[in-house]
Amino acid sequence: TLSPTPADKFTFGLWTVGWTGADPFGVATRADLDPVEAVHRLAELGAYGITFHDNDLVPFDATVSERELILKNFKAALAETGLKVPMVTTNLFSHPVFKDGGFTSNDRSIRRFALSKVLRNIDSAAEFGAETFVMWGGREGSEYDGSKDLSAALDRMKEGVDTAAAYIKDKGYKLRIALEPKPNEPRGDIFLPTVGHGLAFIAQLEHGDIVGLNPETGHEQMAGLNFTHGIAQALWAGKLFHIDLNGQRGIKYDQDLVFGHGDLTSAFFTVDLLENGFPGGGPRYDGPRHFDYKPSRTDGYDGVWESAKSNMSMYLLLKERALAFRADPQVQEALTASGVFELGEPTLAAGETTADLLADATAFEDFNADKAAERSFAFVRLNQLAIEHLLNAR
Ligand code: 3MF
Ligand code: MG
Ligand code: MG
Ligand code: MG
Repeated sequence: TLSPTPADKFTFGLWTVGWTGADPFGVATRADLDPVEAVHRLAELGAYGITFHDNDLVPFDATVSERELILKNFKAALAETGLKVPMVTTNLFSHPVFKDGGFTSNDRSIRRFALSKVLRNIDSAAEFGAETFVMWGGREGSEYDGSKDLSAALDRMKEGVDTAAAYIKDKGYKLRIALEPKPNEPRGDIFLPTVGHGLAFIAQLEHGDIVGLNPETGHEQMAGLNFTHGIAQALWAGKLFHIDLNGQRGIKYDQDLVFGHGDLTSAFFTVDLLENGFPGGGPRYDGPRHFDYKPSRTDGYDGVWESAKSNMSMYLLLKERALAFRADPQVQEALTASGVFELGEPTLAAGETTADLLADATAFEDFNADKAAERSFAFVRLNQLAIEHLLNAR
């Protein structure tokens, strides 16, 4: 059960296995990876798909004929292996021109270049048959609050996203946009820093119906937030369009560890939600299980492919443990005792008005708050059962 197959829908960014280890303090520790080799290796390991930024595949300064040759070889590898491209994204952060952002650069000519780059990449995404177009605005932000008109920046972000969404609709593409929140790095503060900010922003859009989120485990955890709660609220809002799974250990730089190599208990509940859904039903996620991680720069290519495998087997292990957790009659009993299913029942009866509630003496005058306060929710026992299942100790 730990051997992945394409039915598991595991996908990887080309920039993940392709990361050569250059960081702010040191140069690359691995040689470049040929995208064609990445396709073959990931297919051999049982992945379903590969995703990429425009410039992961075609260098920023490639000539037209270079571009054609790269695309021809890459498409041939896809056809040969059956690997899919479910998501495409745009690099608006590497080139120095984007040092103050793409959609929100203070320089209008740069904003026009960024928007044009995105529209061209939408055409390419549609051509690859992608369903999701991710937008991570890593350079959209500031180091100094006085350097940005924050209201205008949000206007320009809205303009950029709405223009891209309208373009998708005009062209009749089956694409949806997924915004990826991140609190900081590379900018000191990035706009739309968390899932919550992203949801609030989408509600202000003209074409918000085709705009959702691509939350990343580590990004929420860098802000000290609970990733499972974040994707739960995105799901609840009908906005979990895509997901970036990885590992992070607390509030520090973006570690991009293998999924489960950060907060393992949190990873267990993430998989429990993705695979089992909410205890009382509710909206489900059925998109790709996408890994956005970095193979540690201490490792050679043996470690790159080992870590790619580890993401998938970690997910499948946690899936096995999460299925066993929910199937355990003692867990079901503990969930019931803890009132977890009770929360699914509306607080007001069907058709009940506020006047009815106010007139209901059992809800207030006769309600014994001290007695109700005596209830033990027994959440600790429930969590111990979860951890024992996580450890395969039951
Ligand atoms: C950075 C990221 C990005 C995004 C990508 C869009 C380079 O922390 O997570 O990876 O995931 O740009 O998919
Ligand atoms: Mg990231
Ligand atoms: Mg990360
Ligand atoms: Mg990401």
